Amino acid sequence: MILASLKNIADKIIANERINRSEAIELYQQADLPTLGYLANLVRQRKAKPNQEKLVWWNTNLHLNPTNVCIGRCNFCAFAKLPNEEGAYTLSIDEATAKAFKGYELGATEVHIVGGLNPKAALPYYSELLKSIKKNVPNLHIKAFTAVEIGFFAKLTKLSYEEVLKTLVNAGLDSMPGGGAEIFAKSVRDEACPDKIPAEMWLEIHNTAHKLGLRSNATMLAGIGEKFEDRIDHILTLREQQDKSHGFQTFIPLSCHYEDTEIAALVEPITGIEQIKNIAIGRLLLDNFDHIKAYWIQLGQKMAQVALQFGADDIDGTVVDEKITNAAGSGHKGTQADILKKIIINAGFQPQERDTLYNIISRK
Ligand code: V47
Repeated sequence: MILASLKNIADKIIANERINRSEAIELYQQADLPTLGYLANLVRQRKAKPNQEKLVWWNTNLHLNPTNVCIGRCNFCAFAKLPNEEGAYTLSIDEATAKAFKGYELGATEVHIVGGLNPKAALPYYSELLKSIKKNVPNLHIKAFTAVEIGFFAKLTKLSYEEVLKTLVNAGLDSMPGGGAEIFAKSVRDEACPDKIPAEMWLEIHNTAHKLGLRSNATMLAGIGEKFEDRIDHILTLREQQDKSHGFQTFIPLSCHYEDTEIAALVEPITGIEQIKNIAIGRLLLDNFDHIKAYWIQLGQKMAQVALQFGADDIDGTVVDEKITNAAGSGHKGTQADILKKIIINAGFQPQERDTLYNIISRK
């Protein structure tokens, strides 16, 4: 039963009309999960191509974090190390290339590369690394660098974002992941990740990437001290950007893990209800995004299955070698394709392997 006060909003969604900020706030605050699930599922099915309504996308990928050395301090990060701290590492070009090659041998079609803000592993290092991967593993799609890293390379080299991106594209960059967005609200960023670029720059870098023809993703990290209105504003900011540049493929609502982090002592942990709400609200607000990802490494396999009933149509990949969320205690290590497919089938959906750009992959 839909609450009477929500009926107008539900009617708008059913009629395929865009909902505004105050309606989104009402929906987030008032709607129960069955209502959100019903509406988000409707939108998800409507977005799918004919006969693909039950399809859930997944991919075969590995994560590669060439360095954990980072001069930024984010209170939710358990991955970053200072240069001389125990456990700090920077891979050589050969070591990093070998990891990409091994992933490819195991079937990966994509390598997801992100690292700490390390002045010793910046634009020259990554240009060399991308060239080396393209030379040795030419069929691997390179999805790399958060906008925060691009901003860092630009600052160090005094090049424009466009020049940095062009340099990386020439070296082999194929697309960009959606990390580093966190929560756009300045008050939250100032507390949680004061050294990260502000929201405007994150958006400008994605805008530049889209203009250059690169596709990218967008994330939101919930559970870092934000109000629920901040989440709504974050998602609406992404919708506005997508209206302008059209290059985002997927929205990925992330949720904070707290082990070994400073933030653990400062905030109430995000709840399962909020995780599911963020998936559904993402699907309902982002009428101009094709896909919503339930990132199982953070949600866990069971919660990711539930998220598929709440608007998500992608659960990401085999994610071999994930380190960032695991450093904060997620405990969900990468998995094998068969297991991933089973998770999707057991949730009542039809698994479909994709490449990074959502082309269907058929394997013999
Ligand atoms: O930017 C950092 C987040 C992001 C923690 O684009 C944390 O396809 C939870 O962006 N708990 C990196 N999250 C991951 C990411 C991503 C993952 C999968 C697919 C794609 C894609 C992008 O992880 C960071 C930050 O927002 N993060 N620390 C933590 N303690």
